[in-house]
Amino acid sequence: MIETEKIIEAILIGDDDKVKVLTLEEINKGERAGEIMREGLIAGMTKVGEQMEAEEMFIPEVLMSARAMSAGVEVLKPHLKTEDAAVRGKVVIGTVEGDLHDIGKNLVKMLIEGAGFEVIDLGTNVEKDRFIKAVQENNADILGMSALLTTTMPSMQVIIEALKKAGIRDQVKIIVGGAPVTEEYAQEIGADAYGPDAGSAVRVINSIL
Ligand code: B12
Repeated sequence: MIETEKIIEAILIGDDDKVKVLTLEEINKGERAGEIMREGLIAGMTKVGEQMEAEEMFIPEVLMSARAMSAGVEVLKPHLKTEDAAVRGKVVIGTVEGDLHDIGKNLVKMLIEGAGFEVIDLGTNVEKDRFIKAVQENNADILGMSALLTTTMPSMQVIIEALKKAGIRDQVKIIVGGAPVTEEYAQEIGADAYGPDAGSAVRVINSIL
């Protein structure tokens, strides 16, 4: 059984060394990487979010927790590769303008790469012209956009409209995600797909290509 409480606690106190050690212990015990990710690392970040909302944790501590989670992700990385390399293509991905959250986007990137796609990661705070340029220059099959703030979500629609204006909307499939994003929102703004988490992102991309 995964020692979830210990991992969650280590994330809450932002102890990256401890998260690394605990994650490695679970792997050595034979636990599945995806489950360690969900029940340990993501559960830990969810708790961080709750405490942030309740103003029991503040930005510097949240950053330490984020770093601790990333340390665990690094350990899991080689174990998360899926065997599903049936469909290949180019994916441009980034977090939209005004938004610095990248933990979820990086997880999505990792799994997409693991599934055999080439990923061009534009990073965070990516403004619309950079998305458009990257789609054009790379002749991308998929554009993935991430937003974690309700205030930055509308940028996704702005980018889709800009792609239409540039005449390249139909050349690329668009998938959106991030905690506040929903299936309904994805439809409303004219995206092709929505992925609630990193695992489903790979499935959805395979299905829309
Ligand atoms: C860590 C964190 C931070 C860190 C980010 C560090 C980093 N490098 O990313 C820091 C401290 C910088 C930060 C800053 C802020 N944050 Co913050 N943050 C969080 C927190 C606690 C966790 C986010 C996270 O990493 N989750 C773990 C990952 C694995 O999950 P995920 O991001 O949702 O990603 C998964 C899915 O959504 C999906 N997905 C994500 N992207 C994509 C893309 C595609 C294409 C697909 C298919 C799927 C997909 O797959 C991922 C993996 O399964 C959340 C709370 C929460 N529980 O969400 C608040 C939260 C998002 N932040 C919040 C706020 C308010 C802020 C600040 C405005 C705070 C402030 N007052 O300054 C700033 C904004 C900074 C900015 N301009 O972006 C609010 C947003 C509220 C809202 N409704 O808009 C939240 C919800 C906290 C809260 N409850 O109040 N934050």
